[in-house]
Formats: sequence, C-alpha cells, structure tokens
Amino acid sequence: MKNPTPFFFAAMLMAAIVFSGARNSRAAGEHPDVLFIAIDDLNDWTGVLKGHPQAKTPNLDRLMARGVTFTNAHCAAPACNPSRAALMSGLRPWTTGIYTNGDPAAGVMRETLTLNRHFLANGYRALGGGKIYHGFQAEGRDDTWTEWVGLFPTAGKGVHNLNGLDRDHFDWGPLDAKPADMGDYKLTDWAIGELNKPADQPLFLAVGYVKPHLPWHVPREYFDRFPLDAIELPAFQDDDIDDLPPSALKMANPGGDHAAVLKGDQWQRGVRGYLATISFLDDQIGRLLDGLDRSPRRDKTVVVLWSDHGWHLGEKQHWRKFALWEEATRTVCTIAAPGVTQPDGLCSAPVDYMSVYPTVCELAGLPVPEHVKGPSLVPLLRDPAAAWDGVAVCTHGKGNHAIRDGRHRYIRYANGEEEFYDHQSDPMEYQNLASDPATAELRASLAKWIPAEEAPPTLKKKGKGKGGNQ
Ligand SMILES: [Ca+2]
Ligand SMILES: [Ca+2]
Repeated sequence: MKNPTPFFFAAMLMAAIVFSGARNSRAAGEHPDVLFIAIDDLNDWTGVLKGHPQAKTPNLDRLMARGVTFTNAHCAAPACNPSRAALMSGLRPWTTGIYTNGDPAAGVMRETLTLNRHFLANGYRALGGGKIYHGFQAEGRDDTWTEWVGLFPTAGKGVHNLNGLDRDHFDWGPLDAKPADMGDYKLTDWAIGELNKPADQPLFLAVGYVKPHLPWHVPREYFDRFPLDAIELPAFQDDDIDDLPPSALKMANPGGDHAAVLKGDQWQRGVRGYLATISFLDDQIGRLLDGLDRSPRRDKTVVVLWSDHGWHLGEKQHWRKFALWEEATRTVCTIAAPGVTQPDGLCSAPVDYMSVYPTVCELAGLPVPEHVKGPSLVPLLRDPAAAWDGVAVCTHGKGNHAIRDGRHRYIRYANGEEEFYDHQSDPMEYQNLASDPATAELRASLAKWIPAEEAPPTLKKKGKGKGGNQ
C-alpha cells in the first residue's frame, strides 16, 4: 500500500469495530478466562532467562514454568508508549506512526479495535488496572473496558534524588514503607478480588504492573535482600562502543546517564536498585499466582505475561531502553494455556509482540480481526520446537529497525548505517560485523523485513523532543 495514513486505518478499523460489535455475548465456560499481565521495564533479569546471576524471581520462574516461555521474544518498539500501542492494537509503529514516547497514541487507539475492545465486543467482562497503555485517556473510555480502575496510589510519592545524581526519576533507594503501601501491591489485591468474583461472562483481566519502572523506590526489605558489596555489574566491555556507527552512538549517549552514574559511583547501587525492584515485583506476581490458584478460575484461565521492552544497565555505556540492541529489545514473554501448553516449555524461536494479539484471540476462541497481521504463536505453544520461519522486528523512531532471527541481529538506521551481530559466538553483541563482507548476504536477507514505506510520526506537541523520558 502506498502512503498509509492513520486516517486510512481509522476508517478501516472503525469498520472492523462495527462488524465485531454485532456479535452476541457468550455464555461463561464457552471461552476461557484470560489473565493478561503487563510488566513495565522488566528485562531478562529473571531466573529463567538468566540475564543477571543475582536476579531473584522465584515467582516469575514459577509462572514461566507453567507453560511456554519465549527466550527470544522482542518488543515491537523499545519504549513504553509505542511498544504497548503496537501490542494492544496489533499494528506496527510504521503503520500507526506511534514510534516513540513523544508520539501521541490516543488518536489512533481511539479509532482502533484494540485487544481489550475486541474482548469486550465479544462478550467478555474486560477489566483493566495499573498500566496497560502508556498514560493516555483512551484506555479509560467507557467503551473500551467493562471497567478500568487505573493506577493505585503508591508510597514514595514526593521522594526524589536518593542516589544524589539529580536526574529526575532516574533514581534509586529504599523507602521506609510497607509492601502493602505500594501501588502494585494494591493492584494485586484488586486483581485477586476480581478473580474470585462470580460472573456470567468470561473474564479478560488486564493487570499492568508499574515496577520495575523507575524510580527504583521500594521498601527497604527488598534492598536488604541484595547486600551492596556483593553486587555484580552486568557483563560489559570498556571499548564496546568503539565499533558503533554514529547513529548508534547517539542512541547509546555515553555522556548522559552512564557518565553521571560513573561520576556518582552509582553503578553497583543502580544494579542493586533494579534487582530490589524486580524482587518486589516478583513478590506481587507470587501473590497474584496464589490468588489465581485459590480462585474458582484456577484450571480454566489462560495466563499471558509480557514485559514491554528490555533495559540497559551500562552495557554499551547505555542505560534505560530507547535502543535497538538485545538488552533493550528482549523481553519476558510467557503463556500458559490449559489444554494447549505443557509445563516447562522453552521456545527459542524469534518472535515479537505483533504475535500477542492473534495468539490471545486464538486461545480464547475469538476471531482475529482483519487488521491484525502478526502470526499466531499457538503452533509454538503446542510444540515449542515446531518450525518457525518468522523473525522479530523492533523499530525505534521512523527508519530505525532491528531484525532478530534465531542467531543474528541486524540493525539498520534511517541513514543506512548498520550493525550486525552473531549471537552464536557473541551473545553480548560486542563485535559489530556489519563492515565484514562475509556478512553481506545475511544482512541483505534480513533487510528484506524492513518496510519500504513508513507512516509519518503522529503529531507531536510543539517543543516536545523525540523519545520522551519515561
Ligand atoms: Ca516500559
Ligand atoms: Ca562493540
């Protein structure tokens, strides 16, 4: 299609909404319940994915062991807003124009048959709480959820600059608060309550955890689980950025967060803050899982858990997401579906989040809307070793893409600059092989996944820069 615009898609999708809305409600039992868990800013630092040797995630590991965990899963965009918009709409950033946190999503989402809206239109009781989308009003509209409860008040409000770096919410340190004072704890209580309510409709329960998003402020007991002097830094090489092209260096921005962290002697403390905040999140996952198991829905609930993107903690002198390397694009993604998945499944096929929407539909027995083009993961859920010819594609800003197959990462920036990594010999992506003629054929083959045309970014507010800071 030439020059796709959000307006064109709006018209197309409204037609789909009208079609879908005509469906009848269904009786309970005809479709499984769905517990849909979103996690903000969790990278591969879990026991199962082994991103950091000191990560303590017994409850995430327990959940991930229930079904199939995708060990090579990637977001469609390495930032909250575009990743969530893509997953929930089933539409790529280059289709919607939602590329970064600075690109407003509400307009497109309002006109799109989003996942929650699709479940609602098909007779589900669609409940949402916490953070599912990235802070825009569309998620709270009456016609997109049966009930939307939003964020819960949390301890730590008004606390800032515990690390002394004076960089807004790029901050970490213990709170003198109880776990029950935290918003994510209250969100868990709400979700458990809903799991136990009898209903004459099937349930789509979306639970969006805010941690481990910055600031890493959690009760002191979580910091105490990780003694500072034993904290290990992530694997890194001092000269890793020397072989990066200028576009990549701009994303890494070594003179920003990383320089401040080094100057303030905060690297170990930052790692500790992230580990502590993940541990707090993990406790909430454990409470939610226990709540599910004690509820009448225990054996008939599809559980889908996803984190919205990865996170750097100094690898390539970069912090946060907002980049196209493995640390920023790799996610936690696991699905347990009664009657479909077997326990302890690990799937190493390269998949991305355009597959979540159609997969959840198929597991719930709902039709996949016409606009959703991603391949369903159900064949991999049935057999994690099944053949898979797809790749994972991640987009960060118009024209910048990373393609991940089972072994390689190919990055191409809008100006044509490239990176290429071989994970078989180089899992930390230290050696950029893009200038090696021996990789030319592979690079050309992976470049075929990059779109020929891309929608312009959605309208930005005047003065707002690209990317945002969330
Ligand atoms: Ca995020
Ligand atoms: Ca390097």
